[in-house]
Amino acid sequence: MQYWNPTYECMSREDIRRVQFERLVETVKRVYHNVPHYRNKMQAKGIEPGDIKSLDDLKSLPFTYKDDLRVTYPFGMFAVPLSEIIRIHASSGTTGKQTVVGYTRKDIETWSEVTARALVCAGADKNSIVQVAYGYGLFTGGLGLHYGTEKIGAAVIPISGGNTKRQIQIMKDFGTTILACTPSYALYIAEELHEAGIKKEDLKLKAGIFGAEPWSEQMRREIEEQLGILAIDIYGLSEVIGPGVACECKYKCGLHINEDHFIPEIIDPETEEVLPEGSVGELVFTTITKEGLPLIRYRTRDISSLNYERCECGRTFVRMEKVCGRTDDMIIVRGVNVFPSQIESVLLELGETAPHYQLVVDRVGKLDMLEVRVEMTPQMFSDKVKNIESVEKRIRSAIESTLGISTKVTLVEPKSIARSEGKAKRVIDNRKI
Ligand code: DLL
Repeated sequence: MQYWNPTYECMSREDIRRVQFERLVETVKRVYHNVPHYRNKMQAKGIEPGDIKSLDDLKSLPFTYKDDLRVTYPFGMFAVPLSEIIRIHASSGTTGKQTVVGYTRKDIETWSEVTARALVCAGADKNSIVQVAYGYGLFTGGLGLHYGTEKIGAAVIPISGGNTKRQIQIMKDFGTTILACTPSYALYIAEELHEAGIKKEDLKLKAGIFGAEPWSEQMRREIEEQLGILAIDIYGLSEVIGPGVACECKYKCGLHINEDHFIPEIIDPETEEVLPEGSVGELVFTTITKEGLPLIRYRTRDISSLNYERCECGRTFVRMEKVCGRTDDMIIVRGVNVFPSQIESVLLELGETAPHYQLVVDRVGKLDMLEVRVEMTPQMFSDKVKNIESVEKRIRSAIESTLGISTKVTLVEPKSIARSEGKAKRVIDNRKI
């Protein structure tokens, strides 16, 4: 199976724009009439639904921020009565109240459709056995991939995250062909497989569908090599729908955004201006089919760019570049913007250490200090101090020449950095700013 739904996934740009315009008009009407918060925001800008006369008029609509969801907590942004909502998820976030997301029956159908498309991108069909090791619960990862798997008629193993030994046992005994989890958890599973003496040849794994956190190309290579699979990137966020907003195809050159459901824009996060095609900036999404929680120009804080060139796979949907980080994950060290994924690239490119790392930021006096803690491989651990120091030195100078910042590099014992079964915590910021 090459595509799940070629009618949409391969439609001409003209048709995509037509479908988007029709759906946008409906969405704007719906939020204006059903969500007082949106009506107020639109009235404050002097806009009415009738003003949306072309797709370009999207630009005139107000943005939606995470804060809008917080001030209307829990259900204030829902555009349907609660009797129409059949599922509620919530995104934990690191600060403040959770953001709450409600789905109608049609929304669940849409969500299953987009994750089905993603699974087919990974090569799944009805013979596949998909081990969903994303967390089940309020987090959207588990149930999102679960419904997509059932939709295509493959067998889903709803194991959720954690209990890695059992993951491995089941993977081997049930003949899992597709693994769905965070990339950091995939690496952890690979490590445990190695320890259990199970070779990739002993498994039936063919592909992995990894997302929910940024991961570098180098990390992809590491996972592909260790598990002997095709590793593709899936993107999404709870507010917009969950996993399945976009997904890579087997060519791995950007993630196809499901444009019949979500309209992307790239803006300058400071000025909020829409940037020209190809520019790097903050991703903004407008949902155009959602009923429960439609969102207009939602500021994701994720950094990416859009590529409208045709992809070799035949899908015509625009591709977003792999997300390199979030504006709020970015650490500013002595004025230099650093994303953890950039450090990850340098570390894995050098390939001298284990692929497990953590960044610790401190303020010493008036100066920001960034410490890169990275695990030694078991062989290095028994090595001479002099050799360890020389690896630290090489990493330090590679980071300095790539990112232009000086860091303290500390090689730590194997397995001393906490493994994650969900989203990895890469940064510890001890600065009290
Ligand atoms: O992480 C949904 C998801 C589940 C996506 C499973 C993919 C797979 P949230 O918990 O609301 O939803 O977190 C959303 O995670 O704004 C990004 O910052 C980050 N994120 C999600 N996917 C990717 C990815 C889910 N492929 C936030 N690459 C988003 C980089 C990602 N970051």
